[in-house]
Amino acid sequence: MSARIETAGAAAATCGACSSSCNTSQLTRLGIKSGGWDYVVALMGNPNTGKSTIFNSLTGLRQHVGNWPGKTVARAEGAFNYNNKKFKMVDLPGTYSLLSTSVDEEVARDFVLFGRPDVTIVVADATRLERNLSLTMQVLEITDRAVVALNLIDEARRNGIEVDERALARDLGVPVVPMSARRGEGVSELLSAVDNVAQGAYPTRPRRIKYRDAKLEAAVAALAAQLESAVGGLPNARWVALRLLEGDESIIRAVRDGTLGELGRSDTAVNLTQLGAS
Ligand SMILES: Nc1nc2c(ncn2[C@@H]2O[C@H](COP(=O)(O)OP(=O)(O)OP(=O)(O)O)[C@@H](O)[C@H]2O)c(=O)[nH]1
Ligand SMILES: [Mg+2]
Repeated sequence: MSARIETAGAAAATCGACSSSCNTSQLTRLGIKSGGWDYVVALMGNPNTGKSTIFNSLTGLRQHVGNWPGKTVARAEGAFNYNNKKFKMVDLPGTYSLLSTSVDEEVARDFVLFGRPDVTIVVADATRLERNLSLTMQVLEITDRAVVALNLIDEARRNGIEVDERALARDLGVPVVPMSARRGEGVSELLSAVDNVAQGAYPTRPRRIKYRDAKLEAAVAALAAQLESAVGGLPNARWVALRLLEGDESIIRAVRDGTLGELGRSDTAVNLTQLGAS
């Protein structure tokens, strides 16, 4: 089902959630229109950081937004056009870690690890940066294509918190976009960063932890090679190998029952016809 809700011209006007500073003239919100996209973009981040607010402002849909963590419990999908390319956008439940503990967190983890998004937007709360950088670093371990949306920058400013986003981008090796999704600030910069990373025009160099233990490195490499030959085309085999060595129950189960290759592909997306378009 197609829900082309705004023309490119109309999209340039302010949306419900945006202020007049939202300059997104190249954006066409496509609502739930699906199929034939050029890129898949995942929205990942700690709970309550504004992922669904960003999702809604880019797709025109009405994913549940509210001021408490844990509102998004399943994967939600929508689409938009930008710069003559079609992007499928996937809104994920909030999670503190890729070492997930709850079912919602597993949905987010599995999609980013195994769903092969072209770009992962890590939405970080600028008022709680230290805590949010933990997940950011974990995501940078598993993908070369990420953008950090430094959201709630209005709240940070109100609290006298200044973030040097250029230094942060240099240190993390990926674009960092300060934004206030609720006010529509930074949305066009986010779109441009996502487009650049999707096309490979922004050469990302994600910061990674170097393992200095030769035995661990050898064990991870050997196990990862076995996993890759057992599960054809498995992305992030090294990450899976590390989890197996650590004894992660859900990953061990997925290897045992042969569903490892299916993770991230399962049909857990909510039916967006029920969400409606704004
Ligand atoms: N002040 C301010 N509030 C924001 C901003 N972005 C989102 N919010 C608010 O933050 C709250 C959480 O927003 P959501 O979009 O639901 O957050 P989420 O990350 O999807 O939350 P979960 O699905 O529970 O993980 C809502 O009250 C939003 O209106 C922002 O840039 N500034
Ligand atoms: Mg949400």
